[in-house]
Amino acid sequence: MIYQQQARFPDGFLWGASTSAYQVEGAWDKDGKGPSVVDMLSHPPGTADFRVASDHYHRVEEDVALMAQMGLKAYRFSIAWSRVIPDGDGVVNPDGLAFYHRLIDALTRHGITPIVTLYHFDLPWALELKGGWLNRKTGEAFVRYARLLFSEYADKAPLWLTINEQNTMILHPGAIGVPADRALPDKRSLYQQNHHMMLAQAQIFALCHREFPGLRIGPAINTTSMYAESCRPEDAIAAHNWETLRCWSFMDVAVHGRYNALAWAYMRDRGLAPEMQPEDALILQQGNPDFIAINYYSTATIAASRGDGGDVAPRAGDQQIMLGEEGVYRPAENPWVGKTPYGWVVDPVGLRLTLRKVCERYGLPILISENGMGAPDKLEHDGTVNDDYRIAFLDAHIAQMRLAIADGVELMGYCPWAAIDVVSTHQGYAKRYGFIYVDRGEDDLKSLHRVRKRSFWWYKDLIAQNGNTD
Ligand code: BGP
Repeated sequence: MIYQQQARFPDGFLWGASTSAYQVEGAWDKDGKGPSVVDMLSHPPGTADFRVASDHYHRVEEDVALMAQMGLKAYRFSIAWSRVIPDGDGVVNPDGLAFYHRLIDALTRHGITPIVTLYHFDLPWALELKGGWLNRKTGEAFVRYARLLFSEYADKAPLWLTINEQNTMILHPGAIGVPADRALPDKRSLYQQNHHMMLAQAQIFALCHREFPGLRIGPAINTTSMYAESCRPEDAIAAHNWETLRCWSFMDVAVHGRYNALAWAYMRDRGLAPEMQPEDALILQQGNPDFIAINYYSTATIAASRGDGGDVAPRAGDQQIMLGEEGVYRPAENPWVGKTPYGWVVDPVGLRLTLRKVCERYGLPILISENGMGAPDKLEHDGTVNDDYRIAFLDAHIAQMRLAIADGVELMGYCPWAAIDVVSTHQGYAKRYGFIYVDRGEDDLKSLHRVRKRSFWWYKDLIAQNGNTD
């Protein structure tokens, strides 16, 4: 039924949680790991860096045991490319491979399905020095790295994601940070980088299906539905522009193996279209995904350009704050939705809408690979963390997932950000997302002791009922 009926979550639904390597592991130079681009970032004074992070590298068994206690059916994590191949494309580091065997084996022992992201923002620094994604060879190295991981872990890790939030890296390059001595790449270079990622991803889909037929793989785009500020037709066009450029243009290449027409016209008209080699059109069509993963946090509201040179918001943006682009779209306020303390729109109904759109466009199963609420959680004197706001946030989104299933969406699983507190891309440990609290400050590592938050117990209970809590 279109409006009301609540479906039930199917048996085997993957109730999970997410992290990424550089935000959780620490051990940034341990046991042969090479540096990655994120290790080269400078951090605002008093903000945590990634050297120790949540020390997961040294506490992997303890952390997985906690995940098991929470009842997780799946755990989505990323592999640090420079941990397994320190320079990104040379000698393999056996200790790096061994760490992920330990992690995957621990998960398997506890009946938790591993969902592995090949690459989550942390390009090996050695590859960056050779031009990073602007260099076509980085894509070739990425394909070799993917083959290595598939051969190593295929028999115990069935679900894979290629690139985390390719659209964040291309459209909000400053969101992840830039090493102090480097400038942000210009837009033309960013779209060329994007093209190289697309080529590599298509080849990885193809090689995965050809050589490792038991595996299922998909892209993981940060996906945000856009509302028009009003029913003025120009506002509708602006919202459609930005939704297409920000989300669908990335997924369309992944699924259909060709560029979205509107996105191509946008790039062509501005001199941003990537240089294509004669073989590229065929490469893009080589492979396609088995499912679509989305990272969903917010929706955005968009108005038409006013043509007054004021479409771009005068503030630094992050991956969830729309910045505006002259003549293309202008961010607007939505009086019908809430916001987190960090200005991220809270819109559970928007999740249902987004799931419908992805389902309608691609007809593939969907995995929610991130969704969550960042907050300055507090460890109380009695040792508890009472994150009722997070429970309310997740609960509201899960209710909309049920409605989306009733709408006909094939939803595979839900992996909120984050399984455990991790370093936030902007706010260190001041902004937390985990079900499990990590006792550390920004500079002060404290005990790094783990504390189960109230949301931990709530999620455990929900999973025990397979999400069908009424
Ligand atoms: C997503 C990233 C994650 C994570 C999350 C929360 O865009 O994929 O890596 O960082 O956002 O973001 P933040 O830490 O900036 O609040």
